Amino acid sequence: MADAGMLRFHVPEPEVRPGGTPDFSNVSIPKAGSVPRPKIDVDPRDIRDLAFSIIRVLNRAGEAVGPWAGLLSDDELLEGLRHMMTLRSFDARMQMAQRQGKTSFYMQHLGEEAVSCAFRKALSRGDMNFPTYRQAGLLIADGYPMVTMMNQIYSNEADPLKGRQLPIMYSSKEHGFFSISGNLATQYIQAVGWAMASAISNDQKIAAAWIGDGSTAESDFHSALVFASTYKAPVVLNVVNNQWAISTFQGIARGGSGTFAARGLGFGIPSLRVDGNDYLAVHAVAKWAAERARSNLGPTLVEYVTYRVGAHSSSDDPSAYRPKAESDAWPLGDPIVRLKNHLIQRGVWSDERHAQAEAEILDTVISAQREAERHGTLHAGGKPSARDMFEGVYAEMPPHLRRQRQQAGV
Ligand SMILES: Cc1ncc(C[n+]2csc(CCOP(=O)(O)OP(=O)(O)O)c2C)c(N)n1
Ligand SMILES: [Mg+2]
Repeated sequence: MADAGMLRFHVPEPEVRPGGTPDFSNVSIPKAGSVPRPKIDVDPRDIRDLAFSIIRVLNRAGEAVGPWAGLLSDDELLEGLRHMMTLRSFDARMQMAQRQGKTSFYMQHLGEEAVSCAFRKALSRGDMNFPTYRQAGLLIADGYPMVTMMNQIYSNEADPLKGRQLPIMYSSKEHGFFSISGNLATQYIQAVGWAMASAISNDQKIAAAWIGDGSTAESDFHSALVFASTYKAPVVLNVVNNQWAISTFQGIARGGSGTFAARGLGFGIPSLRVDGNDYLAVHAVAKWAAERARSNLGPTLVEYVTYRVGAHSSSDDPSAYRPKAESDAWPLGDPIVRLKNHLIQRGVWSDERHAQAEAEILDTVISAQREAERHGTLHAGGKPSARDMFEGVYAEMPPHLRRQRQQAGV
């Protein structure tokens, strides 16, 4: 019998709150190597189950197993490890710089380094990412200078964006990193539009859209999927499910579909879930999706299952809404430790070499920081000129702005 009583309103709640014992027993994790690797021209209807599984390559023993393994050489993996370690070290120094008042704001990637670092390696030069604030690994893994990133964070005289963007909102056309917009989900419609334009002009460049679990609640996410599926745009649609959207757990934005990847199924888009803390799996799935886009097979939606170990941003205190030890309980481990163990298992790395690399990387980050600080920090040293805020928008400056510039005396 249907319940004809009073109507009820349902608000999903996370499993545990501060003070409770972290519990991820509801996250079902398939064995590494157990999920098949379909051909890129597979009929999306035949792989609907991939939206409910998790593609994994690295097993508990640190071996790379299954059909998604074997794409990267040891040297490429060593380079990937270095990129992730660099991003972690960069994050730690910049977080500290924020606490020292050298910048107003910072956002870390702790625990999510594999996603952006490995993804970058699946793209080609000229392809365009439309990133959120949590994909600086796209720049690090592409060799973008750390000093330039720091100059942007400090809004100093060498900031390529001249203090006009929030710290960490980088932009580099040459490195396929579209200017970050603080308005989340706009990345999706922009990436799909850019991909359509690329196809219309018979180019070979593909686009990658980025969004977090929480931001998939935005209408832009859905509009983008309509356009991407209808016009078979050459785009990879990335959803980074790091379990949290500031203090809101992922169950709020996910809706009833069970997973974020499953949201793509209603649009007929091939949708895959991947272990976001497994560098090899992220790279293999990204490569698969990029090949589909480049072969005119249309969009792919990829959900990276990961965990945001750090605070949302330097303005956030997660102890107010989740148990402190929750990140230790996260069942997919740490991306750096997992790749390190794999390389040790392959006989090309060791604990000693790892410790040495850590020290070398820290030195490199510190000397980049020294160089950036010579150009100034938030409250000290060189600053962009106030004149800069009038530049770079209009080809010809409208009279009211010219007047304001004169009034400012710059
Ligand atoms: C359109 C829009 N709404 C709200 C915000 C404020 N905001 C900034 S970050 C954030 C949480 C986003 O969470 P998620 O999409 O899961 O990304 P994550 O930070 O976890 O990487 C919110 C609500 C925003 N920047 N843009
Ligand atoms: Mg999130």
